[in-house]
Order: sequence, then structure tokens, then C-alpha cells
Amino acid sequence: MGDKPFIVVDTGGFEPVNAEGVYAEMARQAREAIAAADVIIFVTDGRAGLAPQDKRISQQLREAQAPVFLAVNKTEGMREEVVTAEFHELAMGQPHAISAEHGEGVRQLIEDVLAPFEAHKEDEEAPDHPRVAIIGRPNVGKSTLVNRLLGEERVIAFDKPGTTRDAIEVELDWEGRHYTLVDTAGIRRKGKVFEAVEKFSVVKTLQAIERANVAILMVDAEAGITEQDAHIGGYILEAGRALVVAVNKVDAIDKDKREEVQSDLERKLQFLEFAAFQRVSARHGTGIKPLLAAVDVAFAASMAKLSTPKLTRALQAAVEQQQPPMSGRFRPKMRYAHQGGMNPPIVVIHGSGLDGIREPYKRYLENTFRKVFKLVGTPMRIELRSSANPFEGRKKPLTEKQDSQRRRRKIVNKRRYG
Ligand SMILES: Nc1nc2c(ncn2[C@@H]2O[C@H](COP(=O)(O)OP(=O)(O)OP(=O)(O)O)[C@@H](O)[C@H]2O)c(=O)[nH]1
Ligand SMILES: [Mg+2]
Repeated sequence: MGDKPFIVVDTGGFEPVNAEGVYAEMARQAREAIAAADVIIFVTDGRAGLAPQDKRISQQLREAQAPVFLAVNKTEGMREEVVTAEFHELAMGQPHAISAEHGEGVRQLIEDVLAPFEAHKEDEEAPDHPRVAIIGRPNVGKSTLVNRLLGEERVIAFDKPGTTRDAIEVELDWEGRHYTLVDTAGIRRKGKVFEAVEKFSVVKTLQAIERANVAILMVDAEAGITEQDAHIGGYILEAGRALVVAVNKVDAIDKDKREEVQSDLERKLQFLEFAAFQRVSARHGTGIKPLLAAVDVAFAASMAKLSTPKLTRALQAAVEQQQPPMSGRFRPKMRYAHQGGMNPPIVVIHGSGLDGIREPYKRYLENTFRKVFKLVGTPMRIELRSSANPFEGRKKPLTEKQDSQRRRRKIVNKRRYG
């Protein structure tokens, strides 16, 4: 939410006592989730009212390390004080009346839950070596690659999806350079959520992506390129992590299959074209050297320092070459650019009427910056910041107060930007 990313673990219904069979398994997973969570949301049913199980669950949750928020669900159309009254008995703080289905009260609940956490800030101090997470579907060969890089069987690789369950961190020295490698459990997406063969592994994998500097997205040439690979790539892109795509098991395919894989890569992973694609065989150790070289390049790009004068010159040259399209009667005006963050690099552009800049022009600017700063292998973000433009999009005449405010701001802007 906003600038606070978070990972949600949806647990199976929790029957803490006398659980058998599938319920025992659900209880085990819920316990694991409770132990791993930073915050717990305990969801009860406002229509059914306070149940004896709720009391048992609340007793268990009292032992948890993490703070617990009590949500009373299905309360659409009901008075908050009335529906939550009996839930005070659980003594788990102020109950939050929500309707998950109708989206009522959910935003407030999440805001309260996240309140103690700092907004996501990039660590501006560049680390001296990259943290590299190896990500991919189950069974594509991630663990085999880690062993190959280390030159020893340090992690378990096996021809069965779900072999790796936890994110495992190992240190690698390679030709005088140092890397922290993170082997992860294979994930795939089902509907809108990611899953692993072992349910909890997925959280570790998603966290490994967030914590990495560079992700190696491994795909399996033998099994073929799938939508699942694209989903995982999309997640890495969204997280803003630098990326290298490793196309594994090339030893196991013939020429026809190679062509099919190539065309699938171009089609299905086209949106990852900012990244290097490297064909490898983790089993035989081919393509390993260029793979690590691509990791170095992506790491450097994600941590690049973009100087304000050089950015601004690049911006001006880009605009000269191709002006942004008119937006209504006005043309957006870009004045200068500076770097707003790294990993991924963020370019902040200042000007007026920038709301009128559309996605294609933003992409054009991004490509310009990529070329000028030779940024390969990292996503980029472009942020547009408009100073007030008193004429833009005005429908109603301004009130006197607004007008004098705008005027003052304009004078300030003049001073600032000349
Ligand atoms: N032919 C071929 N097989 C490979 C290669 N790399 C891995 N394999 C095989 O693929 C199977 C799965 O390898 P793992 O390294 O366990 O795969 P993983 O991605 O770690 O799988 P999970 O941990 O389950 O997500 C094993 O049988 C490996 O021997 C390769 O380069 N070529
Ligand atoms: Mg593995």
C-alpha cells in the first residue's frame, strides 16, 4: 500500500485443537505463518458472532511474537459498535469492523497494521558486492547452478519440483570477485497469487527477490518457456530488481527446439528486453562466465550514479529531438531532471503540465537515459513532478485566495528555475 510494500500470507482456517488430517496440516501451516509474520490479522465472522474457536485461537495468538489485529468481517450494512461489541471479550485491542467482500474498512485496517513500519526507503549506500537471488519455476535447475558456481554439491539438486524449500544463502568468490548467492524455492503463479510446492517457501522466495540486488531468472529450455516464467519476470520487474535471464538446459535440446525456445523468449519475455539473456547449462557449466559478467553489468547499472547536469542535458537533447505531444491546448514543459534513488535508478523530472505526458513518451525518455548512461539489466523508474501551472486544466475560475496562492508559487518557481 502506498510506498510500503508487504507480503500477505493467507492461511487455511485454523482449528488449533483436536485437528486431524487436512486440518492438522492447515494448523501446522498456520503456526508456521504465525511464527514468521511481522503482524498478524485475526479474522473473525461478524455475522456468525463470537465463536468458541475464536477464543481458542486468540489464546494461541497471545503467545505470538508479532502484534495481532482483530478484524470482524462481513459487517457490511451493520453498525460498527454493535457488531464489534462482543469481540472486545477477546481482549485483542480495538476490533476493526470490515467487509472484505465490499472493501469496507479494509484500507483503514491495513493502514493501522502498517503504521509502525517505515516507508520503503532505498539504501543509498551501494554495497560492495551484489546479492544475487536465483529465481524460477520449480525444477528449472536453480540449485544445480549454485552447485556449479561453487564447484561443489552445497545445496540439494534433484529431479523433483519442490526440492529446495527455503531460501539458502551462500558466499561465492569467483575470479577475484565476491557474490552472495541466494538459492530459492521454485515458484509459480496460480490465479493472482504466487505459490510454491511447499506453501511457505513462496514467502521466502518473494522476500529473496526484494532483498536482492540482482535476480537471475532461470528458465528451462528443455521444458519450454511458459506464462509462469513471464509472471515471475513481471514480479521481479515490479520489485525493481536488476535482472539477468538464464536460459538453462541448452545441452538437452536440438536445433529445432532451440529455434522454438528463441522465438518463445522473444514473444513471452519481450517486456524484459532491458535484461541480458544468457544460454547456460548448469549441469555442464557452459555459459557461466558470461552469466556472471552480465550479473556484474546489471549490478553496476542498478547502482549507477546519474549526475544532475548530465541527466538534464540528456533530457533537453531528448526534448529537442522529439517534443512531448500537446495535452489539450498545452504542451508539457520539462525543465530539469535529477536522480531520485537507485536499485532501481529513479529519474525525477521537474516541469509544468507533466500530467499530460503519456506512457509512450515516458518510455522514449527512459530509453534515452538508458542509452546515455549505458544502463543494461536494470529496470528504471521515471517520476514526473509538476510545479503548479495556473492555466492548466482550469474549469472554474479560481477563487481570490487560490489565485494569490498560484501567483506566489509562480514567483517562487521563477526564482528557482530562472
Ligand atoms: N539437462 C540438464 N539438466 C539439468 C541442468 N540443470 C539442472 N538439470 C536437472 O534438472 C533437475 C532439477 O534441478 P534442480 O537444480 O534441483 O532444480 P531447482 O530449480 O533447484 O528446483 P526446485 O528447488 O525444486 O525449485 C535435476 O534433475 C538436474 O539435474 C542442465 O543444465 N541440463
Ligand atoms: Mg532447488
